[in-house]
Amino acid sequence: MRDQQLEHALDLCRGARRINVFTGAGMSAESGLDTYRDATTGVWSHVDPQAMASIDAWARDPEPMWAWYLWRAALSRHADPNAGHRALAAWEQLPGVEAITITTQNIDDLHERGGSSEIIHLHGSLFDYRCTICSRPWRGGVSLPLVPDDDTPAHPAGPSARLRPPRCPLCGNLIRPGVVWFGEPLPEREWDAAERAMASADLVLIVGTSGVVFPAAGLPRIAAELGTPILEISPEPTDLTRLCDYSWRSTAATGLPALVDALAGLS
Ligand code: BV8
Ligand code: ZN
Repeated sequence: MRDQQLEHALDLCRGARRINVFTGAGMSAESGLDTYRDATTGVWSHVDPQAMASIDAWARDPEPMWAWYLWRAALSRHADPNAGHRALAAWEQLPGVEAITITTQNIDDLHERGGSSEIIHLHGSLFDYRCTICSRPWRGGVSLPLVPDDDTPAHPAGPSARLRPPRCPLCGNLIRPGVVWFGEPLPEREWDAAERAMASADLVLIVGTSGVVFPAAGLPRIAAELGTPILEISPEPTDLTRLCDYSWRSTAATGLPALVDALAGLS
């Protein structure tokens, strides 16, 4: 006998062919990666986002930021995709499903390593680096700090709180993380693809985002205005809950596998 909440979620999802899944940091929480705003543990509960995720901070003092991003890349590489990431990949294989697009605000690589095939990174990636000035991609590789197994992902950045970024071979300026900082525009190609995915979906899922960072958080409104069914999976209400047909009080690694197993007729 399935629980009522799962039944309600299933009613929204059955028969969907083009699904768009809008994800945030909560998607990776059960892989052991901090979220941004969960008061006690969020990666920003240790630092001020404006201080550590803005172009001005980079211009002022790049070395603590470079250390912080390498530490976060190391934590992401050290983490494993959870059952939620894997369930989204399995959903792609179900009969009748044409495409599942993951539109993520996350900068980790867990959707890729979880097996999803269509992923849009709205805020960049911890594993892309480029020149601060001429934007030439950095191909020189970086050495990530070691994350001892028993270490909790605390901040400051692992073993060292300052690291010197490499310099661009073309113009000599500093290499920076390929992420979108506050006050920076989102990458145009990804933004356009995300708008198209929202507009063409016949089902939208929202998983693991508080919906407070714009313009990304404005994307689900495109689907809501088209009357597309929207299912949210979140342990608590968010700024996007009011746009959703149903907000299921569950988590990424519990709700998504239960949903996909039920859709596959496995439970
Ligand atoms: C820009 C990369 C303009 C770096 C990030 C209105 C319109 C436009 C802009 C603004 C606007 N209002 C304000 C702004 C400015 C700003 C902004 O939105 N500020 C916020 C704080 C109010 N936006 C910007 O600056 C953007 N740029 O607008 O540029 C422009 C245009 C043209 C030319 C020049 C400039 C850039 C924003 C991108 C910033 N970069 N990340 C880094 O990570 O270090 S943002 C960061 O927040 C991450 O990307 C993150 O993904 C994102 C959103 O956070 P969430 O993912 O939602 O994470 P959060 O912790 O908040 O929530 C987690 C949720 O999961 C919770 O609800 C929790 O309950 C739930 N959860 C927990 N566990 C689980 C779970 N759910 C499921 N399962 C679980 N187990
Ligand atoms: Zn350069």
